[in-house]
Amino acid sequence: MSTIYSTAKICDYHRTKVCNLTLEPDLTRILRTSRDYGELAHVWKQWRYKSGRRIRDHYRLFVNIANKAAKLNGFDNMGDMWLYPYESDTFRQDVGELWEQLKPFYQQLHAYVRRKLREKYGEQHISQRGPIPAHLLGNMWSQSWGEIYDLLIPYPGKTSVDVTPNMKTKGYTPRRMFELSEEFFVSLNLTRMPPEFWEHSIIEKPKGRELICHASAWDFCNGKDFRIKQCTDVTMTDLITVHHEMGHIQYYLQYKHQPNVFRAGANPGFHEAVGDVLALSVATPKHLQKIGLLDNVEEDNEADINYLMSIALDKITFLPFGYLMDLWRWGVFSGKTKEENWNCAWWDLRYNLQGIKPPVRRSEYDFDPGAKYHIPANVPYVRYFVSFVIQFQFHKALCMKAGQYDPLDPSKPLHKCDIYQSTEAGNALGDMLQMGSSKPWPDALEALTGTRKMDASIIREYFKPLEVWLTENNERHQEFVGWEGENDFCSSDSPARHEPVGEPSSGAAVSPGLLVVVLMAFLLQQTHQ
Ligand code: KAF
Ligand code: ZN
Repeated sequence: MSTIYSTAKICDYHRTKVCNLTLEPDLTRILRTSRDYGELAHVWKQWRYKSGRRIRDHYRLFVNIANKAAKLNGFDNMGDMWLYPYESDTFRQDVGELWEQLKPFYQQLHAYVRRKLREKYGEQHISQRGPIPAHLLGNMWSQSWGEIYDLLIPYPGKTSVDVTPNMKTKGYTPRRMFELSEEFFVSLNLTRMPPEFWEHSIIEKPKGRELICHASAWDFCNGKDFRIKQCTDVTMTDLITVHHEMGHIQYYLQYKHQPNVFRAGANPGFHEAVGDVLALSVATPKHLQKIGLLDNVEEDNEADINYLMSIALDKITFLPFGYLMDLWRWGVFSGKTKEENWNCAWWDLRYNLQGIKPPVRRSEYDFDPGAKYHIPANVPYVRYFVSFVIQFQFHKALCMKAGQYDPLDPSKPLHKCDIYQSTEAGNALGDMLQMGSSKPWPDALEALTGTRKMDASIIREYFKPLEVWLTENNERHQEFVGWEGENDFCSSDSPARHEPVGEPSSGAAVSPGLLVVVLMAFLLQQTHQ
């Protein structure tokens, strides 16, 4: 399944003979930069045709085997086994409650984005009260929407906080991006990368051979060999991903003295959160200015809202996706979601939680979950939802240690905090990382933050000015908050009714008129032979 996913290629929308486009970097780049409705729909559809659809049969077999293994380990199914590291009987419920607390804010952001996209693409494509078409959000899975920030910027006159163009003009390379990240860790008194890391890591896509490009970080368990594999593109998003991966390596380095069983995150969400916490500081305009990636930085309410919007498009939009990936798999592994309904159950979740819809009809011949890396590679996903919640708890604790945040001082809000060069913050983080999984995760959380529970209120606090702004903006434009209707895009019957079983056409559907012309041409040709 992983091989099908990582070797899938599709044809270009404009040049039909070019059929070697890969997810990284080609399709990611098109989703990020194209604003052509038809091209985006083509790429969205073809990617799912070449990846997910071809994985479906294998996945059926896989679910069976995975559940057998889980049963041998004493669990009811693989979904239950995945929750074991969270050490809680109420974990599913806790995550559901966190999402309920964050949903109202997500819906405000969703309503604003739908209005701006309606202005861009027109009412024929985007309705007043319906879900948003999934291919217009700058990302193949609509999982985070930061790449269409240019269409959504609240105050366009102000400096842009997207530093991708500056990275390119300043000649940034993948190597420089990794060195920049290492320097941030070292500035906190955390550990430098060992020479083996630089020797053996793959940080650029190699030419002339296939590679699983999805980023990953590896512990070779000998205390010195730690590696990252990433097909790094010179963009701001990838700079954040570099920090994310370096966070995994830093965790490995901090707990390398632990016995093997404890060389893991306090729970999987902790492992995912380390690099992201540092990236919250790196992305602040002041920090970007410090490292020469932004020139002039304005300090007023409008610049603040612009900045918070850019971060919310990465963090808030991700939450329902981070939750639904495993909601879907919990249903599949437990058998509550039947195979005849796998794809439509996926789209029910996409509609209900994210408020999006596919650009073209889906059927049970499709397998759209399989078009996202973690499904064929069988990597659990709720860890990222957990990470996105607790990273703001970590951020707040570290900012207090760094003297960069004071709840009573309005000149030091959470979203402006940059922990760079704070050894107090770094030491506190290091102390927690060194524990590995030797203690229950609430102990680790308490060691850093003073609390034993995951808490969504910190995210709400971080984004408070934006939430107020969005609510007012949606009211002023009388934008409907939420979505309704337009959820009849997935059918469990034969796809032949909607689309040929073979390769779907990339443009408009073939009209009956055209079919008649083709048939006549064919008959004419026959009579001439
Ligand atoms: C996270 C952060 C920002 C945006 C989006 C995300 C979610 C998610 C995504 O959908 O892209 N991020 C990733 O998948 C990053 C890759 C990884 O670092 O999480 C990687 C995934 C992976 C790859 C191969 C085998 C297993 C997991 N995880 C690790 O390399 C990893 C995981 C646990 C411990 C140490 C390293
Ligand atoms: Zn990760």
